[in-house]
Amino acid sequence: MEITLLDYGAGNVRSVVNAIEKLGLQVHTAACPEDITRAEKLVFPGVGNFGSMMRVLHEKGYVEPLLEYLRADKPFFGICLGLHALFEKSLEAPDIAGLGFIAGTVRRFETQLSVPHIGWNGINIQKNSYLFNNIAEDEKFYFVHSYHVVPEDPEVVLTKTDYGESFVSSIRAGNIMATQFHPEKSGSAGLCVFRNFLEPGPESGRGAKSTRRTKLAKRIVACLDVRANDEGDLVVTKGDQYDVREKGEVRNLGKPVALARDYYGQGADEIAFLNITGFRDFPIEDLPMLEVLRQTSRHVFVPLTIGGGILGYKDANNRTWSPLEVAAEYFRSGADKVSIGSDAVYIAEKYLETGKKTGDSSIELISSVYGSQAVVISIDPRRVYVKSPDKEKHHIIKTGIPGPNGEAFCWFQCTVKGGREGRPVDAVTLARACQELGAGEILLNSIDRDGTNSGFDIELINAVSDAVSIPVIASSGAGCEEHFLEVFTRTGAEAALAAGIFHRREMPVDQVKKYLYNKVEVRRGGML
Ligand code: 1PR
Repeated sequence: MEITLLDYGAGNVRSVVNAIEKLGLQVHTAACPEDITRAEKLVFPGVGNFGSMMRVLHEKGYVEPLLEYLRADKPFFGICLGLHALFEKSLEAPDIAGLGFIAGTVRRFETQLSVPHIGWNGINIQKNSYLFNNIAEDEKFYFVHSYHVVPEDPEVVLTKTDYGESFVSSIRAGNIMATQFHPEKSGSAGLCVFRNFLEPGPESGRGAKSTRRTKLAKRIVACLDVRANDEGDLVVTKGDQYDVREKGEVRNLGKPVALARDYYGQGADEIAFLNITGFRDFPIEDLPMLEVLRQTSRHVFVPLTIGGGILGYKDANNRTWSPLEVAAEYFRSGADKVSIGSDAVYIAEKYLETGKKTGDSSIELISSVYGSQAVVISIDPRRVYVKSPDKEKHHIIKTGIPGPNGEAFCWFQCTVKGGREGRPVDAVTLARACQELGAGEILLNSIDRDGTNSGFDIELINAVSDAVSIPVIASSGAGCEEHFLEVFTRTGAEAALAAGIFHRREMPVDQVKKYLYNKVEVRRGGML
């Protein structure tokens, strides 16, 4: 059986292809309107903006064959914007009509919670369907969206999900089905949904409509710091307070792709690769890193973040690369998000000095094209102790961990180039500025806690998460399960990241999740 993929040229569809190929099926990408007419099973993943998607569908002459295909009730699977496309219109682009195959509109979330809705959330099945055969009742799927569909006919609603309000998270009309969540990023449950679509079984279900409220899960992120060792091989390394050398050698804790696959199998909700010497290499020429992403995305079906060297630069041939081109290369290779470290500090400093958005910074450029959810800011702060808060320009906190000379106050100094250089800006001010510039998430490291196994820096995490409305990923210092519980119960962090305990096999991801289960909301994935 061949599956036709409708790629209208926006965003990264590699992971959808990878997921279908993982099920042993061939994918053919539609290259002309006739390919849609000829298709036997059509998958339509959508990313980006509703208006630009509809414009491209018109330009390519895809609208008519697509409508014919849908009216013929041939198997169709839409994902995210591919679901929105089926409706009459979207308030994201009210002047442009959708396909109008299903009566209803697409509306923005009306909630106090942060929008976009990003992360793993549950589904409440409303109707029996083979699409959700073999899916456990408390399974979670990966969402990333600001708009959701509002169908007129309740009969088409397959599942609902709660995020401030209850919204429709999948629909079905005959053989036409579509999900708001991303099966290609939803681990084995997502692959199961794809398989159910591709190889339909009996229309089974749980009988009654489910009415429990679904909840967004706290995420566990496995982080792989990657760099070339002295022999030139790309290895996963790990520092103690950012020093990755032991007896002069770069610590080698394993191979990036193999470790990422292990963590996926153990139930990691996301994987982050940080190219820790990216700031001094030419990232686009760093082909091994792109290859790591390509290979990982073939086997790992949760969101992948790549950081290190996301900035504009001039290569050895004097060719100038914009940060957008660098990021695009990573997205094409399988990344879902890019993480910006040093460059974010320089950008924020300039923004804070002038009060003006230039529109051409990496944060603004990448978030405007790929969406804010694709831009993570990685902050590498270090504590600076002071005797009194007076005369300080920085965001100062009263600390419960006094300094070396008994100081009761501190601020969190941002650093660049892997902690090598301290900058005048503090982490709280930086996070706020980056949010204003369009960043979608903060990855908050701590040089003081990195590799120490002594627990997350709760004071730092609270200072930053209280100052921003975008999700904060707490990082550095995890040494046992209790540290994860502490960070989720004592701070506003939406995700917790760890490296050393996973690499040194002191604790697998599933052990952390088992411990957290029933204490905080987590995704079951990977647990026995
Ligand atoms: O500045 O945009 O090129 O990005 C460089 C990226 O590399 C940044 O995200 C920066 O945090 C990271 N980085 C640079 N040097 C190091 C280093 O260790 N020498 N690693 C480094 C940062 C911190 C976390 C680590 C957690 C958890 N590593 O990634 O995984 O602290 O560790 P733990 O659980 O073992 O405590 P740019």
